Amino acid sequence: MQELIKKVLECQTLKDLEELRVFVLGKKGILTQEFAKLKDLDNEKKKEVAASLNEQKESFNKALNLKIKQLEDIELEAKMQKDAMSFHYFDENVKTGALHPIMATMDKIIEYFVSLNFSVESGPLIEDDFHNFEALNLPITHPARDMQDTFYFDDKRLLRTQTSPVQIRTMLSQKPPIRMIAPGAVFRRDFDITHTPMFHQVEGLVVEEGQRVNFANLKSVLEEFLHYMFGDVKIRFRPSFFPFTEPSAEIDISCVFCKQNGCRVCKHTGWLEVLGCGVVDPNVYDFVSYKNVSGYAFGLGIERFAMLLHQIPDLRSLFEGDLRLLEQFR
Ligand code: 2NM
Repeated sequence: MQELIKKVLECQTLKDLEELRVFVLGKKGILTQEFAKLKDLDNEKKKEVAASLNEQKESFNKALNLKIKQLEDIELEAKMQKDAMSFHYFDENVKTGALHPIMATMDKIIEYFVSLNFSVESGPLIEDDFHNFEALNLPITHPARDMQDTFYFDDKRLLRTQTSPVQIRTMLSQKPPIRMIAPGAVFRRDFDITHTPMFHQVEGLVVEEGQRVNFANLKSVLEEFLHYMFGDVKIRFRPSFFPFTEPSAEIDISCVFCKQNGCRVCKHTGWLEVLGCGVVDPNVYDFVSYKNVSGYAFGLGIERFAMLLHQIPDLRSLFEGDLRLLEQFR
């Protein structure tokens, strides 16, 4: 048996090993033949020899399995060496992808508000009149509905013109406190140098029970946010009007292109409008059955932020898929 085990360990291929197995344990194998002889022995002797044979068989099998595993490993290693691809070869020819500047800007904005514990909510692109207009304090007859050039499918369904319907849906499905942003695509019938029919917004909403949340909270959060996005810029709040907020404001930052020396982008005013915001109008809370709450909301256009961050002069270049633009953002 020692001899046989030595032979097992000397085998160089799985084929040699299989031949050896047949020689020992096959139908006519030497050990098989010994087992066959057991029937001629008397009971006492049979027991003794059988025990010895079983022991030998077990040692042989053990050595065999060990060697099979060893040879299989060697074979696999050899196969991997042979089939291995040289990735070197592609290095210089393959161009890696990158996030589109709109998505990179969106991610940067989301990251900021997530760090302040805002949740990120989303909703359908195809909306209805209630969520897109009515609940935002724009009744059917409100003139602002004509101002919004809306894509209608029929008299019930439309493409959302802003992401605020997500705020309405969130307020309808959750109780205050709410701290949320809604990033996503919106649609308006507008197409010229500064407008594309599809663009992206991030809107935000904070609502708490009682009368704790006010314009001062809005001001501090949005000022911090704009410094995070644009660095050391001047910030000013201008009174404005939105149907869904009262009071409302628009926020300007000092021109990142000319540093207020005067240029075409800021139309020689030295200021760029970047955000709309305000304290949520109580009428909005009636539509979602919120009582005794206070909050603020804001909205911004991501394309505009991307343009200002990367000094991209023409909005349309973000949508043409020209690799020369995209390659600059790798
Ligand atoms: C803006 C500007 C100001 C706004 C208001 C709401 C809601 F649902 F709470 F009423 N959502 N978003 C809002 C307020 C949006 O975008 C320029």
